[in-house]
Amino acid sequence: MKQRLRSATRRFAAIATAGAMVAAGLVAGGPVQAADTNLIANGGFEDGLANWFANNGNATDRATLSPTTDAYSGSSAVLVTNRATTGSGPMQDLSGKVQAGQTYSLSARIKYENADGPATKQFFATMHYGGATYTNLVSATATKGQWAQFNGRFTIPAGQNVSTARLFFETPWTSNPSADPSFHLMDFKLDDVSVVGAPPPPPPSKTIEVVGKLPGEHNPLIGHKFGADGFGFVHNGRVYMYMTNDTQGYAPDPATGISPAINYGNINQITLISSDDLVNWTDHGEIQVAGPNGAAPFTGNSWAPGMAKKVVNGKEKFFLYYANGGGSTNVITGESPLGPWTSERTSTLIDGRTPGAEDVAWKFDPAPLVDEDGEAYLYFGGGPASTSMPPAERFNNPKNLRAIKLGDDMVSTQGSAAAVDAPVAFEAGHVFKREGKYYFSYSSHFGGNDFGGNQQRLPGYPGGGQIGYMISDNPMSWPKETYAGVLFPNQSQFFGTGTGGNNHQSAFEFEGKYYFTYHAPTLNKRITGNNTQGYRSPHIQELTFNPDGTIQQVVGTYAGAAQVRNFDPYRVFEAETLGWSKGIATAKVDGASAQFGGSAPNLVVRDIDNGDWTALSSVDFGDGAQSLTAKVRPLVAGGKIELRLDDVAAPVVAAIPVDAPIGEWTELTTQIEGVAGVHDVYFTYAGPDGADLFEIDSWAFEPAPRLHVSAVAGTRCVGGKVMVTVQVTNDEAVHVSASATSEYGSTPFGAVPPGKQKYRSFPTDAADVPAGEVTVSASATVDGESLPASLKAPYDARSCGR
Ligand SMILES: [Ca+2]
Ligand SMILES: [Ca+2]
Ligand SMILES: [Ca+2]
Repeated sequence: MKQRLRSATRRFAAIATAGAMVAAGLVAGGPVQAADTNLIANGGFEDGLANWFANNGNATDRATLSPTTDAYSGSSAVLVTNRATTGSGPMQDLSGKVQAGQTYSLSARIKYENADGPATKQFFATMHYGGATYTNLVSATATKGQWAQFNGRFTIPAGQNVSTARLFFETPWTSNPSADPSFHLMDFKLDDVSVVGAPPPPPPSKTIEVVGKLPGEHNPLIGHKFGADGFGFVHNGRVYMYMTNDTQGYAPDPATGISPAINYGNINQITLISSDDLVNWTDHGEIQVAGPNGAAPFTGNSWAPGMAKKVVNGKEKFFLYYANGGGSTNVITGESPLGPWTSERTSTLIDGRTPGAEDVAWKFDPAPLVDEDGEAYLYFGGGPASTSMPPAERFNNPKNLRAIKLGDDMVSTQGSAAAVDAPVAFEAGHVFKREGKYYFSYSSHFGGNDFGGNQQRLPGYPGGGQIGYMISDNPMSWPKETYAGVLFPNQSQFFGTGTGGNNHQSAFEFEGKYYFTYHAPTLNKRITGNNTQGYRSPHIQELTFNPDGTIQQVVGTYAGAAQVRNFDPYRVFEAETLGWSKGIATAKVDGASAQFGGSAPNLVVRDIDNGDWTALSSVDFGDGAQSLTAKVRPLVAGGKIELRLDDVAAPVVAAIPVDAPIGEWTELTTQIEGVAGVHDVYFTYAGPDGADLFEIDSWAFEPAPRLHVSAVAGTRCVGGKVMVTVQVTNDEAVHVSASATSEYGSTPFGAVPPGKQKYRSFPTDAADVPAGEVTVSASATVDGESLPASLKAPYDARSCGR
């Protein structure tokens, strides 16, 4: 843009001098209502320059903001110096806060003092709505050396686009202020800024309304949010997945449901989920890693996490590595895999000063490895190859990835980074160890000028956007000869149109099996069809090996990895544990997690509308459940939680009317009957249309009381014939009556006394019997309740002949 026609396009919506403020207030109507909110953050500059910046709407705009103790009130104000234009003054972004059609009250104090300036000077509070749209809102005329007051009201026109709305303070616009700098470009001070009016509108819903993970399928891992660059980490019987928070910038248009394309530059959080069965995943929310409120505020982005644990100075610590954009890598430290998180560093871990990494274009994508001997390594790097190489080498062996030793504290590096000569490498280096060998996997590049242009790919080298791998005996030595092939082709080969692009993988061992993580925009595809916007979702497949240690190429499927164990319902567990779901969202709330403890984040399931549901895969109710308890917060009257088994449309087996004080967390319980064995569990939600019904924090099932009686069957030989035996043990405090039935008849035990055993046998009159089982029926009255029990006691085949 060569020359903006700002003076012509400014609209003078509400100009008032200081003397006319009362009139302006009267014109606009009655007093500002009590519910109104001050939309300005740090308007008194008591928090320094937080939330303020010099207007930079035009390339020539430039000014210096600094705190000054010459305040109108409090101890600080802002001083504006070195203005290059009359559009460079202090600015605050009110995008998303102000609304079209609303009226706001603006007040502020301003002062100028330059000796050669005019005796009085007009100032404007102006809104920049983006592009060339500037609207002066309120003006004040200051007398040199005295604090003047802005005090007026403005109404944003009903048709105004307010998606960009940035307020700033300046002298009247002139295109050539340097012609008379003492009149146009004087320094000034600003204090006590407020814009009071309707509170900011709630942000548009990000809730994913489609079923993003289909019942029965295990990929993507979750259907209610996105997550990219997943790093699988195992600790104490759970798998934790750390992911780039692709949902952070997701902003579906309320009308079309389609979001603008992903903008990685906005991402400064890591999304964390965990599971002990690889199908039902608990949402632990987002870790605020970078940005002003992050654990490491000296970093701006948090992409592509990597996780490791190590005992340092006698204390087990957890280290979360991440890419601070493309330029550097950093690490924060957790007390557990779920945090809390702190930064042991005050500057980035890997950057342009890291020995051996100076010429790596992208010093990002960190993946740690703690070896069995306690030595730790970090793999990182990516991006365009060095132009000093011949084009064919730049393409095939770009040497853009690195390995470096980590210090004993895990938050420093040792020595120089070594090049990893991974064929056609692009990014996403990762190492795991199996049976004494190290496996380095990585994502391959797509060619282009960054990699030498149109070059001949060497035989067996990866195509674009594939995951290749290498096998080495040394975690720091990765010559090209260690290349072992393509581990995973591009995900679009499996998930079709709209799912292409680069990938990012990890591998982990969990309970004797290896697993491979990758991402694919499959949830995005379910929302918008083949026209995806780059929002990626985590996937897992089992990783299997050939006898020589090479990896069988992974096939991406929606089926995913098998469920490792059935889900235990007989405990308090978080409602944000999801096998599948429809139409819900989650949000972090204050207070401890009932399942994961006081220092772990706790989330609730929210945005629950009539017809929404959540589900758990393969829940083992054993002998039977007696009750279901939900911790809920009703938001309207008339909500209901329904329990169904195995299908979202199956009959309701129990229901909880959510009938409790609105807005208060309450535990509600319902009795259930006839729910035993292994089932998928569907919680379906019903209530008035058009309302958020309630929020849910946690669930708990109670098992039905059962008789504590056990039975063991066996065989022995008596005179060359088989005798089947059975022994009943009564662990109750009362007498239990029992009887046993086998292939060979029935026999009563009579009453078995408390804590005692009784023994019976079945003569078979046969020298050989096949395997079978004895059924024991028992009953007793415990705590006034009549409890039956039916036990199966198996026995092996037996031969007593010669
Ligand atoms: Ca102040
Ligand atoms: Ca909903
Ligand atoms: Ca919860």
